[in-house]
Amino acid sequence: MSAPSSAIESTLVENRVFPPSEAAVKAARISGMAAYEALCAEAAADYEGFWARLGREHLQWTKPFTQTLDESEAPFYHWYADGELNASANCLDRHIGTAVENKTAIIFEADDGSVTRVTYKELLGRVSRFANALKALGVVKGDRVLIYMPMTIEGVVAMQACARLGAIHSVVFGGFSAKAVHERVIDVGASVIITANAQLRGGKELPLKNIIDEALAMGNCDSVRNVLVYERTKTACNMVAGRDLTFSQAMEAQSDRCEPVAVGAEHPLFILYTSGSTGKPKGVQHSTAGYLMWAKVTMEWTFDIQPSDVFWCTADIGWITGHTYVTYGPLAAGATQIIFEGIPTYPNAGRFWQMIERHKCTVFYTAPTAIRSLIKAAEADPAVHPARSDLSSLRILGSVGEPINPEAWMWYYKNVGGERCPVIDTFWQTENGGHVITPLPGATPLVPGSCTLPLPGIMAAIVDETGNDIPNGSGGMLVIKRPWPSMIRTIWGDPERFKKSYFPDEMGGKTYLAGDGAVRSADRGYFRITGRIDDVLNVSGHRMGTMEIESALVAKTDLVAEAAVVGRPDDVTGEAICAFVVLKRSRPTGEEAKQIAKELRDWVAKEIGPIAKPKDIRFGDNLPKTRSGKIMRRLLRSIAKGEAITQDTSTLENPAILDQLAETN
Ligand code: 6R9
Repeated sequence: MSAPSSAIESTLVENRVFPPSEAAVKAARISGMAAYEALCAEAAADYEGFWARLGREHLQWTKPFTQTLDESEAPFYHWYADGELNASANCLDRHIGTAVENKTAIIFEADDGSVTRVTYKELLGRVSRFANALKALGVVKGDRVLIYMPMTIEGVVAMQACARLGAIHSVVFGGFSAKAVHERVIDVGASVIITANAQLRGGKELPLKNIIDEALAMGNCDSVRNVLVYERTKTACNMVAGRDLTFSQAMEAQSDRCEPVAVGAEHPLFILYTSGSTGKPKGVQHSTAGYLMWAKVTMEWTFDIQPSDVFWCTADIGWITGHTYVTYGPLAAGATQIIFEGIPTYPNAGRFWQMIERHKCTVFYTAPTAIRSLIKAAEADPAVHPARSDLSSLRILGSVGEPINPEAWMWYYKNVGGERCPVIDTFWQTENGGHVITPLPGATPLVPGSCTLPLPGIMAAIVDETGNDIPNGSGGMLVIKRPWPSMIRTIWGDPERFKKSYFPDEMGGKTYLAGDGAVRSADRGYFRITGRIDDVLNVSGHRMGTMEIESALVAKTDLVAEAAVVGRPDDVTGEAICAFVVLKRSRPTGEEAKQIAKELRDWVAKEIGPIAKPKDIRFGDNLPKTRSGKIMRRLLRSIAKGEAITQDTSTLENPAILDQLAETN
């Protein structure tokens, strides 16, 4: 990277621009803006031809496709529909007999620092063996398998094994509660659950299997025939005879060869639940071919992945980032990747930097919330500052999950990347399958806080409510105007909700509505994401629906009469959850209020998971409502931020509650 063209520290108007160095341009796969523009022009000139080329070049087909895009059932789009392939074969078998065969696929660093390596060939053997174990339990193409696993090689093996059989996996993040697991088991109709006895995080052993037992005891889980338990530690866990098997029992007699099952291009590869603006989480369904093609292409374009790279995406496999940039993308691209079991602050907050040095990581991909918390830690304790580690192996830095504020961007760029490595701010969503708006390391001049430009083929735009383009410089809604191969196919079991959530009639019913606000810069047309325009919060890069948390709170029927949840800005987590609660008894104050607030937080952790615990809980005799009875959320957002109220409050029944609601517990 060359020096910034302007060193103005202002973050209101971002004037700093960091063009790629000449060497980076020369070395990169997409070399310079002209190469980027040529790809965009190719897509503009022959949209289907562009995607057909990528589909043919990046995937191995057992039956080649002849039709690229079928729009006859829009917005249910079909890509490469008459082609057949297997996702696991495209991640593993394709490398056998090539230079990649004996290359390290995964460097696994456990919580305690111990390191295990597996080659591509070994990984294929493990995946095949596990697939045979699933097969022996009667798992066939189209069955749903729920995965509730810690970050381990086995988590990836479980996902790949499902893909090998054409079984549809649904991974539930290990931080979700038994209740959340229960809902997903039922919604997805899982026949097998794959879990571990325990997970290790920050030196602690946390039981996991007991949460599955608790979920299954909640009833209506007759679809579940078996539970497979990976013995992460030696600690015994409850095993139900006839239903539960350990990994070693299940794999004992299995061969390490398993023929991959060819599936249609549109066969669902997985279902991943994410929060929407209404109560129930949505089961986002992805395809096999379109999804996998983009996972591989974006590894090569966005991260410019090369044979010698050591890639590290810190996301958990329970999130989309872990699906695309841990389980599928790096393997399809034949890369060596690091998988980390633990947490960034154990045994100290220098863990990430020490691991980059230890494994000579070259491409590092993490979330702004992690960066911000590590900035704080480094400022408090120089011993965990990135300067203490040798980070010279790094060549590209990535960011994902939420907007990265320019201060965090600059710190990451200077202190982690040594002003040498581009910071690639990738914007995308669970529904997108892979990156959609992002800089390219050997082409795009970077502007801190901006995800810059859409990838070639992604027709992103900013529009008003009726779908009309908004000029650069003004804010609007982010949309993608044409279907693309890695997009969501439907919401599992709820096609109507799919149409309603993403393809509003007001915009013609064919434009993908992202749910984020955005603005393009007047000079470069760069995109900056301004945050969700619906009732979805982004806490530490995790999507949470306000309605989901509200429903959890009011489900505590002995205590809570009414609840409203809003987000407020937070220095570390991006947004923080703020709940306004009316109790069925009189409004508590002082110690009692603190006590009840704790009780409610623990309740939400049980209902959804610890990530959904409200940071602030405020009690009122009432909530501010309009005459028609609608909660005035904008007012609540101002109160949550601690702002002076400028809105008209004359319609409020009881204006005194505003003072009550301003008190935190
Ligand atoms: C990949 C992932 C999606 C939501 C999305 C947006 C926010 C993600 C971002 C970003 C600004 C970025 N988001 N990346 N906002 N800049 N680079 O995170 O998927 O969990 O579905 O979240 O996250 O608000 O709509 P998901």
